[in-house]
Amino acid sequence: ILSKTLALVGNPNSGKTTLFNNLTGSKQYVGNWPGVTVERKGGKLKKHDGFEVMDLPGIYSLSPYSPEEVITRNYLLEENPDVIVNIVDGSNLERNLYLTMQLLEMGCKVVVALNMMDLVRANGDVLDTELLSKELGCPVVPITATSGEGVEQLVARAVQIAQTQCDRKDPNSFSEEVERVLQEIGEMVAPMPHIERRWQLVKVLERDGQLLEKLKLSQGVFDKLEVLITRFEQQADDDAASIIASGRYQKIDSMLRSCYKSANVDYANTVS
Ligand code: GDP
Ligand code: K
Ligand code: MG
Repeated sequence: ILSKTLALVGNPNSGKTTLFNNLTGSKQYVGNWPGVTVERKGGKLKKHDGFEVMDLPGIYSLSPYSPEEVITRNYLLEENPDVIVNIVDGSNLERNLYLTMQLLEMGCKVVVALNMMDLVRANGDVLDTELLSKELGCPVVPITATSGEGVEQLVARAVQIAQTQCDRKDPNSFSEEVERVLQEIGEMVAPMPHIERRWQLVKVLERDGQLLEKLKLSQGVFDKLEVLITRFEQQADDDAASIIASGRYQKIDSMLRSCYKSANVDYANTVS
């Protein structure tokens, strides 16, 4: 009986399939997600009886815009995996960490598998994974999926996290203005069961259609929210979704400044 689930989440080409094959060996099964032609792949975790590994579709974001994003997001919300291994291309950190920020916002139990470490080293880049782990508020394990380097440590960490409760604090605070409007939204909408409160509020601010539908707000509350969000956007002179996106990128930028030294771009010495 498979009683625990480890879900692999990452950008396309981050090395998910390579890691999946490494984790499961030949114990794999392939199908499709209900209603769509997106491949659904599962397998048994080698050497850890009772653990199932799910290879989720490659995505850049968790907004419900593509079938891949919808599948992954609904899977995370509804199936509530015991641990997420977020595979991150270490040679393309800024873009890959954007998804990480969103997984953490969702309140997921995340272990970051910092992949392509062979390329990072070959490029002459230096990455402080301990500091990155501290900044993100979740474990970060450097790996090279193609050679298997670090994978044993990754699995040990993931199995450990799967067996514990989530006690992570939200790693990202947005600007004062965003935090204020999130608080105001919180006074207008009730919490949803099994949904991270902060993620819910951010999604309402982003006018996330899928979440708003599930919230089933009265027309009166919906109209008041729209007034609040529109006023916020006018003051900020930008749309809410873009403001949230740049808040995430600001955090990534500040993390990379302290954790990452590229042979080409020196984050510590660039001016934003
Ligand atoms: P997916 O799209 O996330 O499933 O990524 P794949 O597993 O298909 O990998 C994409 C490409 O990256 C393939 O050519 C892999 O061989 C390569 N790759 C994956 N992991 C590593 C790694 O750690 N180092 C290097 N150099 N290449 C890797
Ligand atoms: K691929
Ligand atoms: Mg793949």
